[in-house]
Amino acid sequence: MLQLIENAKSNPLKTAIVEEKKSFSYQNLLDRSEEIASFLLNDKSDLEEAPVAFMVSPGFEYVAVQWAIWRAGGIAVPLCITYPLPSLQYVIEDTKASIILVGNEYVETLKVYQEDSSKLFSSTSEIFDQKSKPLPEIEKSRGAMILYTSGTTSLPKGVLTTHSNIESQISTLVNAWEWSSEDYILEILPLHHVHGIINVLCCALWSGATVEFLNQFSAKEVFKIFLQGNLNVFMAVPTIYFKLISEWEKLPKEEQQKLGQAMASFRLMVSGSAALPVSVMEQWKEISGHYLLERYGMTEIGMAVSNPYKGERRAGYIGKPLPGVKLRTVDEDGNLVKVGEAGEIQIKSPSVFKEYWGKPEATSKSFTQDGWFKTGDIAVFEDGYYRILGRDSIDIIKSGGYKISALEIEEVLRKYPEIKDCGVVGIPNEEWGELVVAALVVENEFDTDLLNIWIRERMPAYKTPRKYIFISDLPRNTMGKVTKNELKKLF
Ligand code: MLC
Ligand code: AMP
Repeated sequence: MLQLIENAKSNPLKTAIVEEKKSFSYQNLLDRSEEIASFLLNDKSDLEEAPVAFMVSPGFEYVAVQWAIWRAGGIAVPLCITYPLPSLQYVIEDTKASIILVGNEYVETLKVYQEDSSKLFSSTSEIFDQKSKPLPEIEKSRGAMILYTSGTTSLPKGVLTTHSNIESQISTLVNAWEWSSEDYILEILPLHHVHGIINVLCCALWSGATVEFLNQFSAKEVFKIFLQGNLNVFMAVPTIYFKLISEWEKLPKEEQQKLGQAMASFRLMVSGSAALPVSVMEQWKEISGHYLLERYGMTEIGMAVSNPYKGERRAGYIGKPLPGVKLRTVDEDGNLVKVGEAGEIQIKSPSVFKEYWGKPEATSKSFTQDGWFKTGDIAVFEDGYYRILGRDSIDIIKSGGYKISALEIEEVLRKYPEIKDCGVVGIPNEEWGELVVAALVVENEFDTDLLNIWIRERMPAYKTPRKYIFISDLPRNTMGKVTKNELKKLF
């Protein structure tokens, strides 16, 4: 029994989704997901954990497809709607998804799969008037979702979570942050990452709350929705709070006052996915009257550490382990570090993922022998709260809340004919957290605008370097390894 679906049945007429002024009830979601599930099952009684890739715009249809995949016994593989084809193909090929569902607007993007006889490819608009089929019973230990995350390897890895992992991720937050059916949240985050999927969408729907979708982030639009007075919960990455503050500063006094009043009626505003600068937390308090609740998580573990819903929210700190989460900090030899000393965060919890899809070696390397997941994040425990100090790998960049692998970008850059060698690093940036920049070794300097166009056909825009420098050689240590700290100084 999938708890999310069962919960929906208890309040069928309540509004679940608001999208472009249209409302959909929980019953609408149950009906549409059943219809799509019946289509997916075709002549089978259970998809038996077959990965189903779907590229659907945020909104009612996205949720109906996600639920349908779960109800038919498949594994949901959400595709990023802004990816160029090679990035989409990587996910589809890596998961070996044999079923691909797309919103009508993405048929053209993925048309290479339309003719592929080994795959069932369908636009969701073609799924209607399906005869209802009995839906299978789903064991919670079964696979539910694969999300792609960048890491210390050049190519992203698929993170497989089970229904039981996901239910634990959701219920932990629902309890800790006191979600209820009275809540109303805005969804502006991408729906191929945990922040948007679990923390916003699934927590809200689990609780019988309402989710309003805004397809494309815009600070102006977010404030317009704030002023309508329906919202009481908001979650975003620090870059979004930065952008909202910049927009607020441009507004006339009366507008600012109206917004201040609208925000005063919110019960909760959360920041996460990257470090929240203390300055942003302070400015947001001035504007909205809210101390942002900062929490820490990861695709592989869901949310693990949080400032309290009730109690002191300490600026610059991620808080304490959430109920059910075991956390320890260890040195390079795996020994526990003392209070006040830096160590790697390691986690044990029912929310921790099952495996990296098709990568048993990477999976086993990411856990200690006694089952602790190694996050790679370095933290210190001070006066009862954890504070993040950084990561153990300089090759992982966080920009706009997205995790980006420097190695992945370097590999793509090296394929550009004029580039002999290159080094990519993240440099601190107030707005984006870190900015992706690249040092290029070339024969002759060239137009980087052309390079940018070339890159965007191969990688998502958020992975595109924002600054280039040309150098004759990359800085290296005596072993010949590129010294990225030296490289950073060049920017
Ligand atoms: C975009 N731009 C960037 C950029 N991304 N500039 C520098 N660095 C970046 N990373 C610039 C480009 O110049 C672009 O113009 C312009 O911004 C608009 O691009 P956009 O893509 O339309 O940006 P926008 O919609 O404003 O996106 C900003 C954002 C987005 C903050 C809304 O980055 C976002 O949705 N981030 C959230 C990611 C997320 O959900 N992470 C959670 C992962 S899960 P041009 O020239 O390109 O057209 C996780 C676990 C956990 O981390 O703990 O939650
Ligand atoms: P992802 O792999 O995209 O899920 O990103 C997870 C990573 O985001 C974590 O390993 C951290 O490095 C980072 N992260 C998430 N929340 C925070 C936070 N509150 N402060 C600092 N870093 C964070």
